[in-house]
Amino acid sequence: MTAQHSFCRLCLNGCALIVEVDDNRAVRIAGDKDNPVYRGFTCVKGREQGRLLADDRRLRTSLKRQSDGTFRPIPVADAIAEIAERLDAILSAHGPSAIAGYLGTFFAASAATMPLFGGFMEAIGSPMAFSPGTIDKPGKKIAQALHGAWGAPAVGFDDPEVILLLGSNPLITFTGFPYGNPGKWLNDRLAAGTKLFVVDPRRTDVARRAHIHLQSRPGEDVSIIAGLIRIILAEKLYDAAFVEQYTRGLAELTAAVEEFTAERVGECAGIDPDDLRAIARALTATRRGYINAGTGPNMAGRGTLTEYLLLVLHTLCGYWLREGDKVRHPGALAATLTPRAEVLPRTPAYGFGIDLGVRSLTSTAAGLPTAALPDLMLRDDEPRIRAMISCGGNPVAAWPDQTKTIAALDRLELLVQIDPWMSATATLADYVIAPQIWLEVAGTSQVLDWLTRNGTGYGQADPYAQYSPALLNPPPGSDLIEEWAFFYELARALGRQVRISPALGPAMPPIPLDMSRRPSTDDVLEILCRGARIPLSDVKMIDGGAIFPGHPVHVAAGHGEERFELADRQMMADLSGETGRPRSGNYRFRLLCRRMMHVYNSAFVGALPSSIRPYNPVCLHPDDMVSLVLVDGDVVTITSDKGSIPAIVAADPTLRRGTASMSFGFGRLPRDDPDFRRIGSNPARLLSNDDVYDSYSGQPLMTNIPVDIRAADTEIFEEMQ
Ligand SMILES: Nc1nc2c(c(=O)[nH]1)N[C@H]1C(S)=C(S)[C@@H](COP(=O)(O)OP(=O)(O)OC[C@H]3O[C@@H](n4cnc5c(=O)[nH]c(N)nc54)[C@H](O)[C@@H]3O)O[C@H]1N2
Ligand SMILES: Nc1nc2c(c(=O)[nH]1)N[C@H]1C(S)=C(S)[C@@H](COP(=O)(O)OP(=O)(O)OC[C@H]3O[C@@H](n4cnc5c(=O)[nH]c(N)nc54)[C@H](O)[C@@H]3O)O[C@H]1N2
Ligand code: SF4
Ligand SMILES: [Mo]
Repeated sequence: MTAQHSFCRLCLNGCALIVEVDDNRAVRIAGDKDNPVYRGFTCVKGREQGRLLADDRRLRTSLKRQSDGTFRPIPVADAIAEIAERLDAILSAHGPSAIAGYLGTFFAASAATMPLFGGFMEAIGSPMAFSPGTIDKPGKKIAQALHGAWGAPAVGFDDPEVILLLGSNPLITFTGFPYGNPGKWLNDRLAAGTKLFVVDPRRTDVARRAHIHLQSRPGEDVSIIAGLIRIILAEKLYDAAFVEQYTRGLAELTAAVEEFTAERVGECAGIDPDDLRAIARALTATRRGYINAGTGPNMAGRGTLTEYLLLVLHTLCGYWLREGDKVRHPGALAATLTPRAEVLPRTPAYGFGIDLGVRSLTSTAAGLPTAALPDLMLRDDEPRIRAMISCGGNPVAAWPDQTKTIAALDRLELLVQIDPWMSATATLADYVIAPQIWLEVAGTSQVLDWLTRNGTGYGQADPYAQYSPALLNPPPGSDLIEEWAFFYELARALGRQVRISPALGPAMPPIPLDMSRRPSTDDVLEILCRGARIPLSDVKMIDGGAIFPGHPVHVAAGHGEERFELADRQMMADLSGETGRPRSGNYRFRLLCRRMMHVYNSAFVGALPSSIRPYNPVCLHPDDMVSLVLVDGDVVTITSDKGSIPAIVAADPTLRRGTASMSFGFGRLPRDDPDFRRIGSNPARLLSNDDVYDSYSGQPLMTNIPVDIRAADTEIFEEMQ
């Protein structure tokens, strides 16, 4: 038995691990207590991964659908040859835009997957590359393009003195706090005097620790933020010198927020106006702060406007690094940052690139709208998607409007799903490719650099990096392929050249891979880290990962003339309008999104330890349960405008009355509904992708869904079983 250092690939937190390997099995996995960032932290998923890797249900070979609908194992080399042949036919008949690629949440599990996915899509000439980013928080990127981007980092996770979180629960989801040990990080910040404010209809794990928790009505974040801005402008609390030098539109903004008085906002959002004033004053008492909105506000139908107003608030508070400030994270396995104190030249936000011909949706700063994909598959005119390669995601579980998604996937000429498990999407695929994953794969933490640089609300505080060799061989008798190698081999079978960008681009030109001989994973990782601030060889020398301070980087003076836009005309028009807001109809409840520690979206559902309940309950306030005459464990039907699902009730006194809350990713196909006690059920069936949506990203309403909840005629469900 040997104990070795590695790191976890099961979610973006990237925890440092000590893994005990015995006979090619990870028999014990624990956090690395000596690690400076993770300080021993792991979660149940990470510790259980040895069992998950060895689980009988994990696919050991790729599968091909037969004409009778059943699946048979196929050698992966044969699967690639057949897929290439079918793609070639689609390419010659309909062109590259008929082929979509979808890279889901597990894009980050192996460091080389995302670059090779991008390299493959480029090699076949298809612009139709999609990700869950546009059904998550796409408003962040679009709003940044509308407001303007700063040439240096934000203060962010560098010892903030004030934190405002809206609908984000970092103690469970690892978003909104820096990657690492979220509980210890929060304790340290609070002990240092940091003020924490949380806006959430639910008293979440993090809300319990807040100085003020606004337990607001869902869907009211726009009013709340506009209310904060109004107080800050009226009381002249903003960073006046910064605003004077770097922004435009202050007068228009002042006029646009005029109607959002603290009293009026308090009434709409169901909060105390004095709390709003206290938060506005605390936010502006320092310029070391950050604000992060999670999925809650972003899924409430007006994500772009919400994020735009938050950036305006951020700029008014002056939370950007200035000339001379030290940059705490100038890159680790990425090229060194060269920060300047200036607003960068504009980049397009939306309305450019491809016009999808679906609900006026186009390319956006956050990528192509994934919510349009089912429509692109179901339409008869061009562009029509005829084939999709889906890797590390689960459209059937995750795309809004499950019924439409299933119809769309059924119509494809070719669906390839790369998945270690027979996920709901895999059951509809023509080929299921079984990947070699996690501790079986050599990896770097480069994706954490990427998230730090490209994500807002995601990232590391310090330039931490880690390398791990593969610790395990694939299970005996298996025929698996790493995701990156699948894309490489598929491009090769199609006679295409793949290029990848080193050090996260764009400082160096993309490097063409040798297509005559497949490089090793370590060769690819070396290329990806060429030109990085910290050489991969230095990172490899430290077993277990470390913070690499390197040469200090300071923000240089800026010379640009560009200014932040405080009052984008379209955003100001949306502020007074109703677009993106649901109609309440006769529904008594609003269904909220929520996440749980022991699963990752739809991943690990069904593979949970037996001590954990296998389904996703619908949580209700105990007083609401009394008025519905329900008790814990009762079976209900949840109904929206779009459909109904069965669910099991659980009391949750942390909810605001009139709201219900439920995780997604559970359940499988509609035909599996009778099994809801064992697999849960899927709220995606309650969503529509073309009724209420953010008009820029196309992101549908995915929280604050008007629903009704009634005791189910359980006999019907029992009979179905
Ligand atoms: N353990 C674990 N971690 C995960 C995941 C997982 O499944 N499990 N999923 C990962 C993914 S893909 C993502 S995107 C992140 C998401 O990370 P978070 O954004 O932190 O996700 P949630 O925990 O769902 O928190 C959303 C919160 O928004 C609140 N909310 C709902 N509607 C509204 C609203 O209208 N306004 C406001 N202010 N709040 C609202 C909900 O009550 C809930 O507490 O987590 C990631 N991390
Ligand atoms: N109703 C509702 N819908 C939502 C959300 C919500 O809150 N409510 N959240 C949205 C958000 S924020 C997101 S990010 C999307 C997520 O959308 P997706 O990324 O499409 O869905 P996931 O459930 O994360 O898919 C994970 C898949 O990866 C597989 N997998 C696990 N490990 C690996 C691996 O190492 N390699 C590969 N290749 N595959 C692996 C799992 O078996 C699973 O099938 O869903 C969105 N949809
Ligand atoms: S939080 Fe859990 S799943 Fe995420 S990296 Fe850490 S151990 Fe793995
Ligand atoms: Mo997400």
